Amino acid sequence: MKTVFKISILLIIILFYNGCKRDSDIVPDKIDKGISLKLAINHKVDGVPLIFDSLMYTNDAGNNYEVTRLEYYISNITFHSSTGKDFSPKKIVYVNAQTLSTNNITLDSVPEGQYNYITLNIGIDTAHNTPYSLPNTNENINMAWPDYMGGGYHFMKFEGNYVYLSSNVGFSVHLGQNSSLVTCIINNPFLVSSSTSEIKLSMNLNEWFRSPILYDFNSDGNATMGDKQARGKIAANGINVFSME
Ligand SMILES: [Cu+2]
Repeated sequence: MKTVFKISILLIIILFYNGCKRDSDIVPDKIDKGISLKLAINHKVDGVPLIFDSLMYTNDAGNNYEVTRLEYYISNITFHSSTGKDFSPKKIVYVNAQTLSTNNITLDSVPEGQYNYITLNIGIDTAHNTPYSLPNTNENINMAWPDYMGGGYHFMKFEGNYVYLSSNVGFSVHLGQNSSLVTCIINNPFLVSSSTSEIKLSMNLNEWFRSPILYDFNSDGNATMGDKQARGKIAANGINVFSME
């Protein structure tokens, strides 16, 4: 008799407890919807703001060069949290350094908190790097990677001219194909609070030619599109191209 009584009390407590839990679900505390912020990208060459069509830059191999085109995709942006869940918006963003409206990426619902670092890809992940998977905008059509070369999209078109034996020679650093997907690590702790409106990222073009593999147009090639080995070197160097300002 005593045991039955004890069990009854226990059941009443459990029911009451669950009842409370449900009530608190119906009237939740303030829901954290996160904040909207702008990822603002600028382009530099070792600290000097990028000016197009100006033969004023030199990479570590000594190639004196100018830039005539810079277009690429960013995907898989992830803010790595030190306090909660990582923030990873599913976005594939087209950036053209000469079209400033494409240099600001709006991110919605970013949870407030402390983050350790950012990772992102330059290019398009394997699942989406297939012919015509992106909307048929002019930008996306122009970035297509030819079907006969494997299809999908260019990850980057970085073009210009460099000086070779005192004349100007064109270069085209084109990345594409899943093997040249670039992983960037931006190793910089940052806080996202209700007053955060912008995070500034800077791409240093000389990093594409710097490390871990010194890239020289004269010995490594000035056109990477049909050269898997050259693409591999450029893609590996992409790990450090972005930094936070
Ligand atoms: Cu190409």
